Amino acid sequence: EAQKLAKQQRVDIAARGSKQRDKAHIRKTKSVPFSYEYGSYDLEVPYTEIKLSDTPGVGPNPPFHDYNTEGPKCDPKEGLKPLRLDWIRDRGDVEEYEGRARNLEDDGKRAIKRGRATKEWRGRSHKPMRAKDHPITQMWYARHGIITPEMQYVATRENCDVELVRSELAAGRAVMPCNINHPEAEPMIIGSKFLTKLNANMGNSAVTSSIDEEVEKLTWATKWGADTVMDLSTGNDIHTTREWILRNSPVPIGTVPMYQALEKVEDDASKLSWELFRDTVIEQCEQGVDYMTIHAGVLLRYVPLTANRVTGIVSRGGSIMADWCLRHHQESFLYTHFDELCDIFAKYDVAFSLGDGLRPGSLADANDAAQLSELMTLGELTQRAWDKDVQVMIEGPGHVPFDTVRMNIELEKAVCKGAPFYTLGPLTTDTAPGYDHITSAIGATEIGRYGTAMLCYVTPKEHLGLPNKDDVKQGVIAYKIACHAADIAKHHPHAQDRDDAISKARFEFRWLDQFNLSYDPDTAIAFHDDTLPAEPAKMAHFCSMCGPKFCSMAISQNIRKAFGGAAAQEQIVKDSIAGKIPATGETAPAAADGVVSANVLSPEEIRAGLDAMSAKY
Ligand code: IRN
Ligand code: FE2
Repeated sequence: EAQKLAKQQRVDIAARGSKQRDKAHIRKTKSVPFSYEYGSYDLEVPYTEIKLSDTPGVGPNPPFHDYNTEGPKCDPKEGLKPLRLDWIRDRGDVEEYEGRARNLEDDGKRAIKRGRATKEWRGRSHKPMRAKDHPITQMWYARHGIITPEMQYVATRENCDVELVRSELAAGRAVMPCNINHPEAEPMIIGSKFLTKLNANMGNSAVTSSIDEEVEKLTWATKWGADTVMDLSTGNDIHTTREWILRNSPVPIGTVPMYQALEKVEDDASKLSWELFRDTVIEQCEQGVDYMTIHAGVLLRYVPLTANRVTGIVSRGGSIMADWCLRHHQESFLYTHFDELCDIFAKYDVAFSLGDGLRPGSLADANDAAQLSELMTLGELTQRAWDKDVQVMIEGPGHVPFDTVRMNIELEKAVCKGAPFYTLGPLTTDTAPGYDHITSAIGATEIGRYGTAMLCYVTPKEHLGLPNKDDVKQGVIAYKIACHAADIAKHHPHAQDRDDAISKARFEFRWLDQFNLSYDPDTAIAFHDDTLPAEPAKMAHFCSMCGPKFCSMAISQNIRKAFGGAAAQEQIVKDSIAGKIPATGETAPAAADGVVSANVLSPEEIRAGLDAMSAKY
């Protein structure tokens, strides 16, 4: 029965698809001229336009403009145009070289043979690039006072001053993951002064899913609003899968290179070595991975701190490193070779996502010695990366009780000197498998509110299985909500505009505008049509929840029509107090006077009350 129900639900969500959304959310670009000492360009900065209808009897409503993550349309077998290629080459500080890229043709053919791909991937037309003689990271440019086209692009997207972008990058409080070998990606920024971002994880495992499906999931996730995507593939054909994803991705791609390193030693962690890991990292740098999770804070001496935990080490990368350290009686090579890693990342502009390999996997383990010790080490590593002009963000928990969520971001800010925090939820209870997009979006909103820069989505399948397309959508929408609620709470400029637009549409019974302004128009329209499918219902001044007679919004509108605006309504109140109008029916004016005046606070009284409250809190 449960299986049948789950299947039916999946069909329902799938049936909703994205038809209405695709009709209403139109990707457009704004042309921004930019020039600096290395070149002049017209930056085509994307945004989403949502057209709105007129308010009857009043006039037109301006179209709504939103941040766009979707990327231009392209044939998945061809890939996207390399948007940044000229910007990168014109700076004159990089060189093309042979690289160690595999023979993609052979890889592609092997993938087809295994039934994981339908078409051969032709690969990128140019060779990999790397820095010639100084770091080519956006942090390096920012610290040298250079405003790059990437920074201007981001400032236009975020609707902010380009100097804010430069100074936050220079200070390490924001990162732009933008590997020079992923020129297809549209520059974006992660930092607490900017819009809160969301990451969607995907990737095949040994058990399920083909390359085509992975590319489709990528397109699907960015359509609904994923700002970055992590490819966590662990099965066969990791390299080829990633090549397809990178060449089709308009958003930065992150990976955990340890997963591929482990695949290379046939899943035997004891055979891992720094050399093998380094080569894997370089391979991924050359391919264009924009940021990499490196679990360099899992030190040998922290591993015993997890021995008495309820759920041990739940991070895949963390557990692999812990296993290696204990087997070899050695400090983690990620820690001992960290400076070398920095030098590699500086050559390609790959950002660190310092992994939380000891994050708590249950409320019982939250905020324990293992988690916090690792955080201290991440603070040390942040400074070491910054010393080499390499961009850094810090990964965070996990499972955390709601009342200690805030403490986690405050601690991170203090220990890691304001480096952007990037958290996995956190889940605020362990009790709801099947609904962990919700248990975690609650924690994500709270941690985002206090400045976490990027939220890693959790799908309904968390703890249960590999997410499919519908799970990806559910996860992304849940996290759009969390990011947006956090932005509003942070008083981010204009964050509330969309809420105001949708509320106005709702009050004016502009049903289509209400659907189209929502994150998931197809679900909104499907739910509405469930009870009132007829076309005229899209103009009706009620829905099936209250019916035509009890719609509070319709009644409110009628009140305005019958009694006029605020001034006219106030006059009626004054008149009834003065006894000119009996308040209701037969009630004597004197009684109405007592009741009305006792319940109305003067503006001064309200002000005094608010002042008293703000003094208290
Ligand atoms: C984000 C914050 N903390 C962990 N994450 C993500 O979890 C990380 O970026 C990666 O995508 C995923 C799995 O990481 P582990 O399990 O290898 O640590
Ligand atoms: Fe978990």
